[in-house]
Amino acid sequence: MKKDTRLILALDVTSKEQALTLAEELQGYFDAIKIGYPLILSAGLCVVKEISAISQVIADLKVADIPNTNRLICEAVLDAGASGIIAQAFPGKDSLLACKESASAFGADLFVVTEMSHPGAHLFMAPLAEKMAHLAAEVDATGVVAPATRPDRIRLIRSIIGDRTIISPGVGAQGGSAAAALKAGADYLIAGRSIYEAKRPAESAERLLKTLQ
Ligand code: 3DU
Repeated sequence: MKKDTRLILALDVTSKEQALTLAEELQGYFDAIKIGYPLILSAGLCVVKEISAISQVIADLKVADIPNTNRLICEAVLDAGASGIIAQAFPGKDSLLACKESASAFGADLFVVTEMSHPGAHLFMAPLAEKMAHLAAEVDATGVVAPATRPDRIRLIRSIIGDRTIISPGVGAQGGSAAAALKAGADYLIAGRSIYEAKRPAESAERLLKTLQ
């Protein structure tokens, strides 16, 4: 993934037309566009190909199944044009390795969720986040997903994964600070609602970009 603006757009709209319009309008502000269940289930898998023609696409399917099913899910979305996938660590090493093998076969990136950015992540994910980060390194993932809402956790996860990539959701609508997340060690920030729900999305993206300079 290119590292120019260090921003990733979470495009969680449910209309294909709106998604394509936003992708075109905002492509200069973002190094990649992350799409997941909301858009893919609404618009169909073909939307991956259409957005891929505009920007690199990270498929946020938080893949979390047995190895064979993980492989089938990853292959479907990578074949559709995604250049990166996001998977959960908790199903274990064999499941994650299946994602890694699929990603490698397509020359794509694999990002592993460590701790999520919402308050509920405290219950099950936070106590295991370090183990999940170790597992991400063990399977040679490209990087991890770590919470911009808790920069101290980014710092800790960075100390485990070395120079692997950290992509960090939670800025804007979830209250995380972009500058604090970058300072703590995030490589890329993921922003969704604060951009695509704004009256003028490009201006909102511009403002976010300025907070990083
Ligand atoms: O809160 P936002 O609207 O800026 O969107 C954040 C995006 O990142 C959204 O697609 C969500 O599904 C994803 N995400 C998290 O918010 C937290 C995680 O730990 C992982 C992914």
